[in-house]
Parts: sequence; C-alpha cells; structure tokens
Amino acid sequence: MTQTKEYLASVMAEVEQRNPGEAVFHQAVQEVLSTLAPALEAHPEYIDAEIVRRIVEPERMVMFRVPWVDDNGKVQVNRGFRCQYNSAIGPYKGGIRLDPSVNASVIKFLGFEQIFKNALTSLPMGGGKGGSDFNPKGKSEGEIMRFCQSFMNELFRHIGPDTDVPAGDKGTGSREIGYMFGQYKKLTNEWTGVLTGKAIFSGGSLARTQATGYGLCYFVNEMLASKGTTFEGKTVVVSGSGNVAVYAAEKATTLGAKVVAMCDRGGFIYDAKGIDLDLVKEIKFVKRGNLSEYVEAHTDAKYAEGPHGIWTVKCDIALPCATENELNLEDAKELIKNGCMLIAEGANMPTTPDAIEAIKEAGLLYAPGKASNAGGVATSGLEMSQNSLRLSWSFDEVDEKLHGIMVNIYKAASETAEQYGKPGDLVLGANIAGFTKVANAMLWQGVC
Ligand code: NDP
Ligand code: 2IT
Repeated sequence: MTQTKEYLASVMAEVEQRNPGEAVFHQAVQEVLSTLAPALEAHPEYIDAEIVRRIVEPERMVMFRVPWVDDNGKVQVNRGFRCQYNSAIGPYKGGIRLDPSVNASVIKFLGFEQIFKNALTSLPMGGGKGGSDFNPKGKSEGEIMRFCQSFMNELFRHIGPDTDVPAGDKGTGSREIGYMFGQYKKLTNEWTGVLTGKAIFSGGSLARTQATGYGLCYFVNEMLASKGTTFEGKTVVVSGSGNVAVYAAEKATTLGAKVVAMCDRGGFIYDAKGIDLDLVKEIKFVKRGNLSEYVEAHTDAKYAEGPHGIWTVKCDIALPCATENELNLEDAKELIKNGCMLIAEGANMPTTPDAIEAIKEAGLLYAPGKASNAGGVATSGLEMSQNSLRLSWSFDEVDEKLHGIMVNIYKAASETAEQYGKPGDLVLGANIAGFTKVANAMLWQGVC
C-alpha cells in the first residue's frame, strides 16, 4: 500500500508541476487520487498501463477569444474554454459555465469531476466542461445573445452530437443554451442534439430543468433510508437559489421536509415557516433579481448580508447547491454543533477538504457532488437518447428513469465503499466506482 500511495503522490506532484497555480484543479485531482490506492492494489494492471497518469491529463483543451459588441457599441473581449477531458466511455459531456471567476483551473476541475460523475450514471458519456469569464449579470438580452453567438462561432468546430455535447451550468440556463443552439444550427445547417438543456418545444427533455435538484433529493432519500429515516419532518438548508438549489428545495418540500434558508451571492434568507419557492422562482428566474427582495413580501422572514451566514442556521440536512468551496471548516463546525445529520452536495466541490474531514470525523452522512448531483447530466443523457430516437418521453417517464439512476449511483458508491473496507465512505465508493469503469474502457482501447 505504501508503494501505491507513493506512486499516487508522484502523479499528484506532476499535476501540480504541470499546472502551476491551478488551486481548484489540484484540489479536485487530490480528492480523487487520495482514494484510489485500494483500487490500484487490486488492479496492478491500471498502474502498468499508467491509467492514472493518463486520466489526469485532458485529451484536449481549447481556449479562444470571444469578442462581442455591447449596447454602447463598445467591443468587449472574453475568453472561452472547452476542456475535452476523457472520451473513453462516450462523447465528451458537460456544462458551460459563464462566470467572471472562470479560468483554465476552474474548467479543468469541473471537467475532471465530470469524468467520474458521468461514468457513475451508467450512460455512455465521457467527461468535459466549458465556459467563459463572461459575467451574464446585468447584461441586456441583446448582449447575452451576441456573446453566446460569438462563443459558438468558435466552439461549433469542436463539438457535435457524437463528439462533445455541452449543456448548462452556473450562469448558463435555457436562455443561453437557446442562443448557442441557434447559432450552432446556423453555422452547420444541421438540427442535431448537440446541446442539452434545450427548451421543451425545441428538442429538450421534460424534467431536465428539475433533474439535478430532484436527483439530489432522490440520492439523499437513499442515504436517509440507510439510517431508517426519511425527509419527513426534517429541517433543510439549501445554499444558492439557482437551478440546482430551487429544484432541490422543491423536491425536499414535496417529500415532507421544511426548507428554512436559501442564499444568493448577496446574502441569505431565513423563513421559519418554510421558504416560499414560488416567490424565489419569481425573484431569481423571472426578474433575475436579488434574494433580499424576499423579505419585502414576507416581512416575518429575515435577510442577512453575505451567503456564509446560511450555515449558522440550525438544520437536520444541509444541501450546498451554489458553488465550489462555499462550505468551509468553520461552516462545517457550525453545522455539526447545531446537530446536522447529513450533508449532500448539489454543487460541484462545494465543501473544502478540511470541512469534509471534520464532517466525516463527526460521523455525519456525507455525499460528494459527483455522485449526488449526477441527476442533471444523467437527464441530459436521456435528452440525447430522445433526440437520437426522435421521440419525447413524458415527465413521469423521465423522472422515473432519473430516480432509478440515482438509486443505482447510491448503490454503486455504497457497495464499492463496503467492498474496499470503508463502509459509508461515499467519497471513496463514488471515486473508485467511477474510476474503475473509465479505467477498464481505457485499458480495453489501448494506449491512445
Ligand atoms: P445557477 O447559476 O442557476 O445558480 C447559482 C446560484 O448560486 C445562484 O443563486 C448564485 O447567486 C449562487 N452563487 C453563485 N456563485 C456564488 C458564490 N461565489 N457565492 C455564493 N453564491 C453563489 O447555477 P446552477 O444552479 O446551475 O449551479 C450551481 C452549482 O451546481 C454549480 O456548482 C454547478 O457546477 C453545479 N451543478 C449544476 C448542474 C446543472 O444541471 N445546472 C448539474 C450538477 C452540478 P446569484 O443569483 O447571486 O448569482
Ligand atoms: O456539473 C454538471 O453535471 C452539469 N453542469 C450538467 C452537465 C450536463 O451535461 O448536463
């Protein structure tokens, strides 16, 4: 085991040396590599074929200029990325993030996570991610459209329904996917399922909008069942108030829980009666406003500046659904002190490594995003299937398939954890289950 751990440490050192200063990328790789030793011990052929050294290196990374003209006639320049990380089990698949914080490190961390997440869904999808440092906040419809068209003017030559299928992520919703899809169609003169998260009337799948949040709750349901309990009567805190957060809160509420707090970048709301989700949807999705407006309608609710305070709210279940590293050690200590029993990630890598340690040590149930938030990409996979079949399934049909996939991911992660002598360690279980699938495909395909 020592030798294997040394081998993994040497790969990690190479990743750090080859990608200097890319902190979140290093963090994501470290999280996976720190759990792989038992799998490599059981399968020395993975070391012989240098699967780990190969899997940490993206197959391709495209970086490009995205020029566009703002409403004042001024030329703006953003940077676009697409990381085509691994295509061993299917076409590259993963979202596009539009956020000022986007850089090569962020895109590579997200692409790397996506490899294992997509493998866990059991659908034939490789891993990829893209995005731009464009900030959609405060832009007019015209500016959003011109940016998306310019972004696609370059991206189109790198993607395709059997090559790479992007989708939404933070900052990219149905509106942006629509403009990108329109431009791809114009440039290629082809109507194909090249993007997922499309509108229902234009080849999209029912339940894709809800899928990440609903899937997260289906996964949490399985975790709770392992302790003989359910969502019924639980108090839940959900960070964020975007696509993932809102539909996680909606499903948790349907399953009998009370969601008492949510946040955005500006601050968090606390409503002891249970959050009014119709109002949150109106503020965030229709008006594209700030959550602070919530207390204008619900004067007995509270709003506090800064999103971090949300973790001081007492709850049974915490669902971080906003962004990476949003839940740190101090936040974890607050949750533990207040009797929280379960933390499951809707966002990608929202919990810092020291916070994860503390959460595990305190004996809370903990689910890593690459397992618990896989419902979104799984349903994107179902959208691809429907596009290929030229068919549309009903909401219930898709939702039922999503539910089955999440139950299976939980089973795969928990059974793998048990198989490797770490029962309950869903981080190790998810990493090894996802890794093994991709590693076997890479072995079978030879050194390429
Ligand atoms: P959205 O853009 O729809 O919503 C993001 C939410 O998080 C918003 O409420 C936003 O606040 C808040 N937020 C963003 N950045 C920060 C920050 N730095 N600090 C505090 N709050 C922040 O994104 P999604 O819901 O789609 O994505 C959320 C997370 O889930 C991301 O990590 C994404 O990668 C992950 N994910 C998304 C999937 C999907 O299908 N969309 C699938 C799986 C994972 P504000 O409104 O003020 O901007
Ligand atoms: O992080 C993710 O899994 C997503 N943003 C969804 C990707 C997708 O292709 O649906």
